[in-house]
Amino acid sequence: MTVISFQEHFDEKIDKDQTIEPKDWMPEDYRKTLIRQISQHAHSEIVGMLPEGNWISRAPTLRRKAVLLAKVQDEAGHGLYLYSAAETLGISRDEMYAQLHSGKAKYSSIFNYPTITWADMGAVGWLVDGAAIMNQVPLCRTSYGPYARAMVRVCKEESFHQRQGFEIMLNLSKGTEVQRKMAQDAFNRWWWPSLMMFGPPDAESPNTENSVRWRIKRFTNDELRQKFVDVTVEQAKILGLTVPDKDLKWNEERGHYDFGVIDWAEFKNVVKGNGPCNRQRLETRKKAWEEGQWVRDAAMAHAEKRKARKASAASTLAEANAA
Ligand code: BYC
Repeated sequence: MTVISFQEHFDEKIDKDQTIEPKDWMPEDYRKTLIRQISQHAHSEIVGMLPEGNWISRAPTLRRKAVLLAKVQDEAGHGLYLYSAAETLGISRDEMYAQLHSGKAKYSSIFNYPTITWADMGAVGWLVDGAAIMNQVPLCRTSYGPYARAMVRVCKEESFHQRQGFEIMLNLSKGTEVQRKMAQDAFNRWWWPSLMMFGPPDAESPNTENSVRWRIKRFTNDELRQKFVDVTVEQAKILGLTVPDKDLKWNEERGHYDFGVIDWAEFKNVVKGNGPCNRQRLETRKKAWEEGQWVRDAAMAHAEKRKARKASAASTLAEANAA
């Protein structure tokens, strides 16, 4: 019988595309990378509810309100699946919340931009959820089982989100001149931040090499960004909107669109906490957490009461059996 080390067994599973499960041995750096990525992803879903939540009370029709409400609720659900997946790696939900509320944890840069018109609901759905799908579909095959399984459901819901955003943009772009201008303005403001969502260029991405080797990431940041540009430029043509990039050009040789230079200084500034809405997002999130304390207390009291009732019923039964 050949005896192999834990490391060899782990490597073999990765090479064979088998999932790593919570009770399997895993290198400490693999565990840390996953906690980092999954918790950041969960925080992004939770903070990501805020820019759209802002428009629930002002949606133009009852149908739009119901759809937007469902979308924002889905995002809360995504956050919860992801926190649960991260918990299987040995971090508690309270620790993750504390990291978010103290400003130590990162969440996606995109949610630090304001949603100032109704067209922003279209642009967020179309572009932000579109970018999210591009990034997250490959994560359905990520090497860590609980993360991969959570992503399957997340992606189904994200694709509904993307379509509702595209539909808003389609209606506006085929509407009055004012509506068309509103759609173009939202596109102009969300295009570049959406490209930044994929993370820094590969040459400046400290985590990509290991994550690709461990099959956490199936594609690099630049590969996914390029796929997103190629798909979205075609969709903009259907909408009759202009991509706000004068350097955008189809490159016959590469079979891809070439696009302009991303303002990475802006990205770094937003990630550092200095974007247009960073402070507001964190304060709103902390306020919601503090004001929700009574709900958590009530849920705990209810759970304790049920536990006590069950224990007393079990002891009555045991006494009856003994008699
Ligand atoms: N914003 O080495 P890199 C959603 C950080 S939610 C802020 O390339 P990695 C949705 C990165 O964390 C969208 N920070 O990192 C919700 C790292 O810092 P640390 C969220 C960013 O992890 C509601 C440093 O930069 N999606 O879809 O290999 C409504 C160097 O980067 C960003 C996910 O989280 C950013 N954009 O690659 C609608 C998907 N980019 O941690 C939609 C899962 C990078 O070393 N996550 N940084 O201090 C991933 O796929 C990867 O984590 C990333 C980054 C591609 C985002």
